[in-house]
Amino acid sequence: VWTEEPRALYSSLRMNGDQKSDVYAQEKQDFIQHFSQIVKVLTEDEMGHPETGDAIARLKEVLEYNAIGGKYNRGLTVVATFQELVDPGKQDADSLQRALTVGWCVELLQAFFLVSDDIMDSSITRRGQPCWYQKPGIGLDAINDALLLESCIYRLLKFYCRDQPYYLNLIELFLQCSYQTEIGQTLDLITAPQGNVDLGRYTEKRYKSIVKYKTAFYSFYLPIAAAMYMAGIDGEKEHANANKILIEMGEFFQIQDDYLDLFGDPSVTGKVGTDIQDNKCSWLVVQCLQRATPEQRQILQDNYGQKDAKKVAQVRALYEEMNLPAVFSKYEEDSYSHLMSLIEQYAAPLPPTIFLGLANKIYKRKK
Ligand code: GPP
Ligand code: MG
Ligand code: MG
Ligand code: MG
Repeated sequence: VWTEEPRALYSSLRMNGDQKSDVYAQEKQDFIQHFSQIVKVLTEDEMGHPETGDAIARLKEVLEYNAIGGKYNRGLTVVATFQELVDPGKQDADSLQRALTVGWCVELLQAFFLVSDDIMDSSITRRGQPCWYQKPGIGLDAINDALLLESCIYRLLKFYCRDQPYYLNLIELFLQCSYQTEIGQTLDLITAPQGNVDLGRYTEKRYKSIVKYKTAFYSFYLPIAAAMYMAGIDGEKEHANANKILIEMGEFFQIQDDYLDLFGDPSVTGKVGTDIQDNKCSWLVVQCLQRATPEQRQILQDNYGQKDAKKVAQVRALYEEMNLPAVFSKYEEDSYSHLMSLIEQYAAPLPPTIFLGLANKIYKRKK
């Protein structure tokens, strides 16, 4: 039995019935089960190179701390989409193993980004535990751990998929989505320079570019596109149509993330927000500026982008006074109907259930 299981069991004690049925959903159980095999494959290499044994032990620790404990939505999406797209007669044990593995590759890409992002954002917690770089004795060595997580993706793809006709498509897809995410992270960072509050930077246009690149490609297009390639669907038009829906979904997902950064419950999201302190071009600051009087804009100017808890509380009070939580709820409703119309228009030839299932997972999420 894999070592992290007690953590899942432990956290399930505090959950209500709905959440429990989610935790024990069969697909998720199967997906988590496959993790021990992933770790085994990634650490077996030691046999041939005994002098790297200590490093491989570290890699195992990095994998178990950073790839486990999230929602697994991205990884599960690969498996679910594969199962919907491939003829049941062709879903043999080996093909399913490959789908589970590619799902884990997406989770490893996510782990690579999160370990790195938490350093850049000076975050404290992630998935209900200290960020990896915050652990005593880890610090900036976490940068190398993040790079190891990235390399594991390509080691797994080679080990499991080398002989498949879609192998090159998958490698190129992971590389392209990584590049897009890194470009998005660049936009995110340069729009939030430390100690330099310039409210003119926080436009809706800039916001949309940041979130499309930093979140939507890897979180939404990547898992579905990977399953499409594995099912032999590699046409440009089919991918462009799916992309159209998924980028919109990704934008909505990051708007929720920005909302939850301040208004979410850290015991549910597993992370303490940092966007105000970090001077981020968050959806909230963009909405605030669109509605602010000159006086309200001045409050923002005086309090945004600073570590001081009192200043952070001032910004929060301003957002509450301007009813931004209600603005968000309205946006969530509108965005959902817009998404439904995009699905009607662009899902074909894929079954719309692929997109609807994903939309229902994220709509009104609290974590
Ligand atoms: C989410 O931003 C985006 C990422 C985690 C991508 C990071 C990309 C890299 C190339 C490192 P966020 O900072 O709002 O996420 P969170 O709220 O989870 O910290
Ligand atoms: Mg962050
Ligand atoms: Mg960030
Ligand atoms: Mg965030």
